[in-house]
Amino acid sequence: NHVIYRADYQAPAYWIETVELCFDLDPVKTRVLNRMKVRRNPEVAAQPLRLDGEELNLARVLVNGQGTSFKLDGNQLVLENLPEGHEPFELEIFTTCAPAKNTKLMGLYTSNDSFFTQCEAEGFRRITYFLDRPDVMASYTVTLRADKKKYPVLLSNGNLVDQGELEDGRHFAKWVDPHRKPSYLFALVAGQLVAREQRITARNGREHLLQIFVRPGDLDKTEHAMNSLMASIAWDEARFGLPLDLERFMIVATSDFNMGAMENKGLNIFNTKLLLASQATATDMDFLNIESVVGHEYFHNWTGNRITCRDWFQLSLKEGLTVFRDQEFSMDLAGSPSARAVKRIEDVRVLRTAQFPEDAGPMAHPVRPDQYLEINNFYTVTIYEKGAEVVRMMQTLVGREGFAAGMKLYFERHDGQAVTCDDFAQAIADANPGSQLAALLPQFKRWYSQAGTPRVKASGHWDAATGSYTLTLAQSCAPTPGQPDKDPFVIPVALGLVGADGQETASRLHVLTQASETLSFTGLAAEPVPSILRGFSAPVILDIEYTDAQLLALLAHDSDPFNRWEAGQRLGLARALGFIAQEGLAPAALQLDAPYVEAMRSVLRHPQLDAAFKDLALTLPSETYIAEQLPVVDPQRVHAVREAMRLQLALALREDWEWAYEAHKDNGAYQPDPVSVGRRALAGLALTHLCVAAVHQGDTVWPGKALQRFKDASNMTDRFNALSALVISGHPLAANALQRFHAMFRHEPLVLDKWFALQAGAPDRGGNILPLVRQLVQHPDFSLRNPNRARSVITTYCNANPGGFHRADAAGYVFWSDKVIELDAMNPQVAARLARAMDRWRKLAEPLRSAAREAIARVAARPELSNDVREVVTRALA
Ligand code: DPP
Ligand code: ZN
Repeated sequence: NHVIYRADYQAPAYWIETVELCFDLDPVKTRVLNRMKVRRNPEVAAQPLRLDGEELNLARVLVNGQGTSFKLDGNQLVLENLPEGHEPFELEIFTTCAPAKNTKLMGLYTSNDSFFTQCEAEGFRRITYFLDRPDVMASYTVTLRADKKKYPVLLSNGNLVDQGELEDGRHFAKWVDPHRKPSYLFALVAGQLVAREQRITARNGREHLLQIFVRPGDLDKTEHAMNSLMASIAWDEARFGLPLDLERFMIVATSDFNMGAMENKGLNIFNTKLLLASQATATDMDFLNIESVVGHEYFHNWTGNRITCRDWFQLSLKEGLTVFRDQEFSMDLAGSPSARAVKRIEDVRVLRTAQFPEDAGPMAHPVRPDQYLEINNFYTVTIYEKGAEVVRMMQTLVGREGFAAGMKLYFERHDGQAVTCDDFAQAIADANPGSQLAALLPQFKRWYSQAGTPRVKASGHWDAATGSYTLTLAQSCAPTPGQPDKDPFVIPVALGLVGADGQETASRLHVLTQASETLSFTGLAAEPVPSILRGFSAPVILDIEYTDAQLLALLAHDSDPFNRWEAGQRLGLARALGFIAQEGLAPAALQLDAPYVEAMRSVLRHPQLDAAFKDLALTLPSETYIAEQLPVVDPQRVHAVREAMRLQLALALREDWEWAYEAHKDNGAYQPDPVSVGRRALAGLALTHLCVAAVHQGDTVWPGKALQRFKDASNMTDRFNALSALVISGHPLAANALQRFHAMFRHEPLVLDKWFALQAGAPDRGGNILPLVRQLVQHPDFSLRNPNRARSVITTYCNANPGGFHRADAAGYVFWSDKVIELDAMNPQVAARLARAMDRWRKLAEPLRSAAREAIARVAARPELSNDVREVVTRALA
């Protein structure tokens, strides 16, 4: 229960060379025999061997076959009288554990009568005593024994080398993993599962078996995952020259899982939510998420498994890089420049609505943190998404080819090792001598060491007499916990100048390294509009004062689709902030100005723009994003203003929405390709606006059409969009549709999650959502134990429904504290995620701020909190 510091890293005093594990699987009492070959690390001073273990019953310890003295020190098993010298010795440990009681879902647990494991980051110590740290890499041999009827399928990492019958209806399987690995990549699965199988031949002629294991009823929902896996394998070979290094690659799905998925060597384990899809049960978003997560876990096989992390402070070494790789994979699959831009915009939206607030809040930490109390709290958007942006900036600085060369050098140097973020950056730089990255490497690495989102302030000056334009870029970064002062970052700024006629007069990549720099452009005929940070070339906040005319010009003409979208968002944001600031302005009375409405109309009606882009451009900035721009936030007011703006857009563009709906609603046979996905999204957005307008005008035609669409839809995307349109607009037909939806899908847990989330996230009307959420957690289909279900109601309400959550009577906060406490007793990881819903409490307007503080203090006052929740609430109050 103490803070761990990066600076305290020491190499392990012992190495574990081989591990032979034998499991007698039983839900109540599983017996684990662990035989290791251990030797002293000659480079470290002699000291006792301290093995990690948690919630284990220890029965026996043998050294070279003999009993030995040992002691238990907290969660460690300490062995002092070990053989002298540097020869390996055999250490045998026999323990038992109770998988059915394991509600934390870390280590070995049961779910739907099957066994699963989750070992990252520190779950292996809940299976056996071990040096449970990523720099100890061993060769594993695993024997699983279990009742054959109940557990016909027995899986572990690597290759199946033996299997057979045992007495009493039991059977066994023996697996050998040919690759050395850290303990966090260990996995086993046992249960009644069936597999979709695919044999493939790689470019080099090697054959591989791909298997996706699911419960028997789910086999028809695995085709998309298998296609995604095959596409991932082909992509990694084509783009980075990285082939599949396994004879057999297995994926298994479980419905009880804390994370999205886990990259265990050769045996990935997935949350069903990110694996199972059919057009009847999954939305386009699900299909895209599955593609990217199947890719992500597969790409870890090289970036994470072949080269792993020296310690958990280096987590972004594998996660930032692998997110970058999965983003590139999705973009390459998306194909067209416009579809790539849509993916980029979506990724940036995640960064800005989740990571920027993290960077500005109490849990702010560098991409390579310096300390933690509980490592599970650091699987964050900073480590993942900001880490990916850091890798992306490296690629921007050395070019795509240069980056591929850097990756090649990284593998030449470090394959089979546990390394650091510095090692990665060094390899990319060394492969590109003469690049700006190589020249600026120490300064560039501040992206790893300094937390907080830098701001870049851009100011332009036009000199009509000389036809010259100067642009000053000044960077700064606010203090974050423990880091009062920041040094300047290396910020790649992709920029262009757009003429009044829409012609581009300049385009370049400027690498900002000083606190302030000025760029000059000459020979211009007229004042240009600067388009800065194209493609979101760095994870920074761009402060720039645009006139409406300039933004309208960018929205109409910018050759960079990202900034084109951004111009529209800035127009919408400026209006939202203006309305929020007008004290005394009732949301019902607000009026959107004609130029903005006309600009939105031209985007919607544009003959060349893709539907997917239009959907993004016509969606107002989220409440969370708007709130982040304010020093003091009244979430109710933000909610009311955004709702009112949406209503205005619904009314003012009513005919255009009708056109958009009719023109995009029919898409033939279901395909989750970017074009049809975009068309369905725009049709859905149009239907929502049409229902919102109709409810306001007391008209029933469009809600009636939405209900019909809901009933007739041939895929989940259209069906769910129609249902959402009714729920969001608050039309009375929503109740009927919700009931039907539940009846239709009551045997589909992933669809029920959507049903719960839609209601918990619905726009609040007069405080109606909390009472509804209280009913939902009493619903027979609700379960706090299942992370997906708990998140679908509670996290959605607390995190994704600011208007419903931040109630004047503080009842939302009381609900939050109750649920954090209740969840913490069973699953600290899920509880700690929920706890973070209050990260930004200091920004709240009174009396919400005091009420929020009180609720956090109420949680913090509990004596029996997990480290996970304790760390979050302590930092929140600090
Ligand atoms: N399952 C998590 C991921 O793949 C942790 N490695 O990112
Ligand atoms: Zn990952």
